[in-house]
Amino acid sequence: MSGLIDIKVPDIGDFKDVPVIEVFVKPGDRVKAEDPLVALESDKATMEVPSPREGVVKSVVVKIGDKVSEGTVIVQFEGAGAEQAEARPVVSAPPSPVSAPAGVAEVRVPDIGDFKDVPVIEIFVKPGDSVKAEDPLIALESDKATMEVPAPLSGTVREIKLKIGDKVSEGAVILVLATGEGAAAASAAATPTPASTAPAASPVAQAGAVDEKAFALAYAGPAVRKLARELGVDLGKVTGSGNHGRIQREDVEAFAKGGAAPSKPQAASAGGGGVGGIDLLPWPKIDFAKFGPVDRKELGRIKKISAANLHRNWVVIPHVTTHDEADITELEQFRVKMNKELEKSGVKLSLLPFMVKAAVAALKKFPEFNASLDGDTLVYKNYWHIGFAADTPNGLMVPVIRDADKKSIPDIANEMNALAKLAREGKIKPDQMQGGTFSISSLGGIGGIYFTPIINAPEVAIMGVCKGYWKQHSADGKTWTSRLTLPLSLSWDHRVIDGAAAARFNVHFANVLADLRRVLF
Ligand code: CAO
Repeated sequence: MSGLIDIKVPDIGDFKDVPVIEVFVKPGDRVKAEDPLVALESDKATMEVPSPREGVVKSVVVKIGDKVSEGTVIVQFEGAGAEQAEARPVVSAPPSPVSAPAGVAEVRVPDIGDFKDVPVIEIFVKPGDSVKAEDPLIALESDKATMEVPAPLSGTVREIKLKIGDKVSEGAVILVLATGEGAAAASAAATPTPASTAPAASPVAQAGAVDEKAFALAYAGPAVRKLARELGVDLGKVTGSGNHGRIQREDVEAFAKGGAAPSKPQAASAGGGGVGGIDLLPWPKIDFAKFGPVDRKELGRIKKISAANLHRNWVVIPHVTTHDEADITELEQFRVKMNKELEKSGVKLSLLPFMVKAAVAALKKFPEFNASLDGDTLVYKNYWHIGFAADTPNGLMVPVIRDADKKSIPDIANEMNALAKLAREGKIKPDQMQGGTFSISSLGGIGGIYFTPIINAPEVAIMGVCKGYWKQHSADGKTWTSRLTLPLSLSWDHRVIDGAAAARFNVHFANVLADLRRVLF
């Protein structure tokens, strides 16, 4: 293509159809060689694709969510003639596992995807060196990519366990680091080494020493980590606005300016920080083993992602939960009857598909529940994709039934079973969990009466359902009958919905369940 230079995804090993999770450039940007263009994330690693050359971006060909493989054009640079250039990926492996008694840590090669027996081509440190978290320790080079393995913690290098030319895979010990609370804190508080060109720390950074562990665990790519170091920002306290809570360049810049970024939701081990300008107490650091035997198990990847999302949603959305109940006596009889009729077809109906239909009916009547906030604008969606919370061995997932308004109850039941199975087997694809307009979280098969479900942003409401139970009802206080009663807990975003609308939504939802003929109205 004359006048444009295609910049393509380079050889990224066995990775294929990898989603773009961040785009760092826009048309008109002047980029230098090695400036990151996009970030890709497979289930194994995050890769930033740096620019192979200097240039001015004419157009950005990919967008967040696109799946790319080797050879996909990412951006086009302005140029004199038809040229092509391939970037070289910088793979940001997750922080290396460390195993250690207090004060000494063995740093190992982290999960580096499908790469195995990769030669060490460079060792950046020697015994006696002080390293900070994220400082590169070694470089590995396969025939596909060059990878730098960063230090997961601050400390002093005690012993190097490998040499240039050694072939390593995940788990190989790289070096032994003298570390521990004292070392980490001292190192974090230390001024940057003379080689560093870091500008003076921002006021935010001066307010406290960087929590190196939280920094190492923060969900961000190498370029963002580098920027955070340069600006003196404690990544552990930054809220990520990217996919799955990934921290972006703007989040770090906003935080450095003392901006609106609320505290980074942390998955269990760390927390605290400021929320909306209010400083919270630091998360207590307790040596639990002092009080009795303990086992430690790092949260799995899905749990970490959902923890970050749940925390953000809980902190950012002003939740209110309205409780109500539905009389499902007749519905239950109908369900049992239909299950008998459908027995031969292999379809089994639980209450949930009926609730999906009731949700669609209520969403059609109250469209602001099927909307999302885009700044100060409310986006009403003319499609009804209903998510349902599924409990899986890896944690909570929310598969989505698309166009639930157009599907029959048996079709919804079949699709739900298939999606729940995929989720439990860890085979569900990201696009099967995207695009939801409203969610249902059912604990009905387990128990409980009421709870507060957390809204699945950018949705504005979620219906929580517990186990149906027999309850005495009376219309006049004189005659009493037993009715099968379903407890409902609707959480709603008070920025969009008010209490009266929520109460009406619940009443309509319950009325539809009590008499499904109302779906027709
Ligand atoms: N009241 C009474 N019984 C109920 C019920 C309710 N509200 N909801 C389900 N049941 C019954 C079902 O009818 C079924 O009974 P039978 O086997 O006799 O027919 C039994 O409980 C088990 O149902 P199920 O859980 O297998 O099926 P489901 O369609 O109700 O739910 C799924 C499917 C995937 C949503 C569910 O298995 C699940 O994962 N639930 C957990 C969701 C969750 O974790 N929510 C919390 C999120 S917040 O952390």
